[in-house]
Amino acid sequence: MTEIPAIPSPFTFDPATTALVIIDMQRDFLLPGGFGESLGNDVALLRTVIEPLAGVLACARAAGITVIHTREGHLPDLSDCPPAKLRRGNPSQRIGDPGRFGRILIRGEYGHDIIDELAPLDGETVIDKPGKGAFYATELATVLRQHSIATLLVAGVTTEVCVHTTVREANDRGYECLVVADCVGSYFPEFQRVGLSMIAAQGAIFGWVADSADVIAALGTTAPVTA
Ligand code: TIU
Repeated sequence: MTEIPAIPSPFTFDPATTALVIIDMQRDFLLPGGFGESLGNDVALLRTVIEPLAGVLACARAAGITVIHTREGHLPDLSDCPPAKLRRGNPSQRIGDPGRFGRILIRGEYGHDIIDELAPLDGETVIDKPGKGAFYATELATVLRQHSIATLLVAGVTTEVCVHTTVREANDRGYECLVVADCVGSYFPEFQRVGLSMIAAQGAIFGWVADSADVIAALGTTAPVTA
């Protein structure tokens, strides 16, 4: 077992049964001029995640930990997008509309894909999800079962939306979750702070919170997991 200093208590995990789950690090959310910015958000706050997360990703790969990426998006005909979701947001920049990086949040478009800095490697699972949570209407549960995963190290964007929803879904399914504080990002500093507090409150009601430096230090001490 490996231990990471964390809030509210040290977090122990077995690298062989742990997956790094990277939520929605997509161009539509992170690139200046993209969908996130068009909603009136400051993407600079999200972009602070890229460097520490690239470090955690490199260490997870070196340690042989299962890596799973997710992307929020919809089929080109929008048949998997509830009308209520479609109606939200700025009327001139809705899901499926043409944006600077292609049709917004549509599978196959440039903006829907993951940023270059965190591009998945061949063999890493990419989960396409129509909702905020990574379990809803996806094959994630099956993939985790196939890899005998019990623990999730969670990173990505945004803290209070897709990260929170996924951690809550995972918690209800019996997974232990560690959220990497500087590897999750919100457009709103207040939501970042409160979102992280809510994870670890009440004796880790949804999971644990730790910094990337501590995750990297812990991963560096583990012998590589072999398949
Ligand atoms: N991935 C994700 O969090 N989707 C969102 O729509 N987040 C917002 O904060 N809008």
